Amino acid sequence: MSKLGVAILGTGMIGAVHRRAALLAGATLRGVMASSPARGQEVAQDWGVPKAYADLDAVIADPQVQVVHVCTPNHLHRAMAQAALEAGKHVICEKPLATTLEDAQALAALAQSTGLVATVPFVYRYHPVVREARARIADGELGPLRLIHGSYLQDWLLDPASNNWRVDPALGGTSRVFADIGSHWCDLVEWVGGERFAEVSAAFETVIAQRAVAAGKSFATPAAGGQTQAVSSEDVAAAMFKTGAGTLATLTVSQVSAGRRNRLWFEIDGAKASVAFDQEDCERLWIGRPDQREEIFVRGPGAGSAEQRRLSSLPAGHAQGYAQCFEAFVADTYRAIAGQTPEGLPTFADGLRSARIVEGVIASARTRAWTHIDA
Ligand code: SOE
Repeated sequence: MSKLGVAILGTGMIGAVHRRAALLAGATLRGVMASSPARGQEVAQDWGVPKAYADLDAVIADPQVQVVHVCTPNHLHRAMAQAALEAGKHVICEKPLATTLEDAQALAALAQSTGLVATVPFVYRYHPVVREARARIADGELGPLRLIHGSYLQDWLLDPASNNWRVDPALGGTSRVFADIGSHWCDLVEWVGGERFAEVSAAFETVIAQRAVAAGKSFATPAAGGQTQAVSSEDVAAAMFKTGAGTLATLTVSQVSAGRRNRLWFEIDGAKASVAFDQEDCERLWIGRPDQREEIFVRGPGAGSAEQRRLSSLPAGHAQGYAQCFEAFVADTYRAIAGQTPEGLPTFADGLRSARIVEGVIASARTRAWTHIDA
């Protein structure tokens, strides 16, 4: 097959992650589009890419582009992903797929009707030991599920001098911490555990009410002059879920927990055994059993489930992490474009599922009532 031609829209931290993964998966980077033409030129030169597109029309008119990576702030996802799909291009769109349920529904329906490959980077599915946990649950090793619990904690917005487009509901969407990272936890736990959340009771808090005016960069950068602005999106959230099978789940989410940088942690407890995963210690899976029979499963290509071994691209002891997850996700997306059906590839249908959960969580936090989540 000839090399896939790729365009990357959005050149912040995550755009650069997509770029590396695309190159490693064998694609050719045809061009980039940034927040301004000047920034686009700068990045194109930096990355050694032939084109800096002036606008979206130029991207979709480029016949050398077969795949569009949408890595912009959330409010732009709908228009960009839609234009690319309508132009017959495959799409990888960052999460959350859209800032409203209606937009996510429209994108998922469009992707399905075109038959193009449309994926969303719920990349934590690509940790090999996460695949091991999923395989063991599917094989019945845990027995019926009894309890699901965990948290996703970060600290990059602990300092009131920190700000970012994600904090602004007009750019990031109504929910911040839940849609940004709680969405990953829910996707992961539903996918690993095999049970879907059917209802939720949630609460949000904005613990830092004023932040320095955002300086417009991708991540926390204090603006000059000391001006502050009021914040309305949540810094922390707590949610209780019930799955369709009746299992209780609890989740705590925060972007203001000192010392927790990207700590996605979950435990799934079954009648016979439990599994626990920590994203910051992602080479090991804890398997708990009664009578002191617990086990630590170590990532590597030599043992474990087929998917664990497939995604172990390095020998045991040669640490893999977030970057390899992203690379495997992008490589699997390109495999799907080539007609294969890689296991566990998160698509726009999963992006829509996530939007339904986020909508339920927002509604519950507003009404303080248990809220149904559509299947
Ligand atoms: C910032 O909170 C962020 O980069 C998220 O946007 C990502 O989805 C998550 O994987 C890591 O943290």
